[in-house]
Amino acid sequence: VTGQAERHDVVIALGSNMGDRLEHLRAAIREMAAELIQVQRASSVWETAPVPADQPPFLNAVVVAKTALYPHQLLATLKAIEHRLGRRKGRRWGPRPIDLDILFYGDRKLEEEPLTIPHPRIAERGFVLAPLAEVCAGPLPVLGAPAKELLAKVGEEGLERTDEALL
Ligand code: A4P
Ligand code: MG
Repeated sequence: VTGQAERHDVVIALGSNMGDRLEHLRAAIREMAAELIQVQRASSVWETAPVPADQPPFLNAVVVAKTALYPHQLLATLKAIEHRLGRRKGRRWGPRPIDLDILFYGDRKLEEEPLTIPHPRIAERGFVLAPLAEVCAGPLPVLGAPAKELLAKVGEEGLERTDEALL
C-alpha cells in the first residue's frame, strides 16, 4: 500500500492522581489521536489504591492503539503529551496529572536505555493488570500468560471498576 507507513499494535497504560483525573485520561486520548496514535479500544476506568500509599488514589486505564511511530518516537510523543497535560518533574513519588507508560509494542522485546518493553512491572501491578485483562483477553505478548491469570496472583484488593467511559 503505497504512501502508508506500517502501523504497529501498541498497548498504553494511563494513570492520574491529581486534579480532574478523568479529564486528564480523556485529554491524553484526544492528544494521542492528534499525534499518530490511533486508539482502537479502551478498558474501563478503574479507581486504584496508590502504590506507595502516601498519595491520593489513582484512576487507571489501558488502551490498545495502532501507530506508525517507532518505539522511541512513541515514548517521546507520550512524554510530550504528559508535559502538555501539566506533568512536571520534581517530587519523585508525588502525585501526577498523567502518567503514560508503554506496556507492549507488538510482540517486541526491547531493552534500550531509557526504554524497556514490555514495561518491567506489568506482572506485579494490579492497577495495570485489571484494565489490561479487559482489552487483552489472550496470552500477553512476550509474557505468555493472560492478564487475568497474573491478576489472580497479585489479587484484586484496592481495585474498583468505575462506570466512566473513555471513548
Ligand atoms: N521508561 C522505560 N520504559 C518505559 C516504558 N515502557 N514506558 C522510562 C514508559 N516509560 C518508560 O518514567 C520514568 C522513565 O521510565 C521514563 O522517562 C522513560 O524513559 P516516568 O513516567 O517519568 O516516571 P514514573 O512513572 O514515576 O516512573 P515509573 O518507574 O514508570 O513509575 P511507575 O512504575 O509507572 O509508577 N499506583 C496506582 N494505583 N496507579 C498508578 O498508575 N503509578 C505509579 C508510577 C506509582 N503508583 C501507582 C501508579
Ligand atoms: Mg511512567
